[in-house]
Amino acid sequence: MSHEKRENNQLVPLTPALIFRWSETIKGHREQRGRSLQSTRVLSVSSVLYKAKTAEIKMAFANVLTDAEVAAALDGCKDAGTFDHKKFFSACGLSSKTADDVKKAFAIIDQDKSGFIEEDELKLFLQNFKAGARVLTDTETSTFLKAGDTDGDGKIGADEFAAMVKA
Ligand SMILES: [Ca+2]
Repeated sequence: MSHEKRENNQLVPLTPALIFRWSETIKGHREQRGRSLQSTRVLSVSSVLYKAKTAEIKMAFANVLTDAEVAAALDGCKDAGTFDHKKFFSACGLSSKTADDVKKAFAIIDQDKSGFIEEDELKLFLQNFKAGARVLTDTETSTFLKAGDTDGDGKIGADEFAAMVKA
């Protein structure tokens, strides 16, 4: 009896119904593959969006300053120890911008959105203008901080920043 059954299983007649079921199964697999392809595509789209967003942050000043002015300002302090905030603010064009634009600049430099530009953010000041720009030296950073920190709390507030930019 069991022998017969096995034989029956081995010799399945190729009926149209069976062929239809197989083709449905194959189609199902293809659809599943298609779906996973699609989700891979969604992932790569979101990574492109992420990259665009990162680029946007790096280029944040593009809405406020011109590339040429930023390049000139960065070139003027490319060697360690040559950073002069007055020279920089003037060269990049920020000192002649509106109070609103200066506020925008402050918000970009205040990377952690604490409402203040702290010493570590000052150190990375140039990188807000160009990814990979050099870090300010400790001396440059402390001179910069002292120039802006009029109330002596060790950080630069929005008003202090505006006063320094316009000075
Ligand atoms: Ca901050």
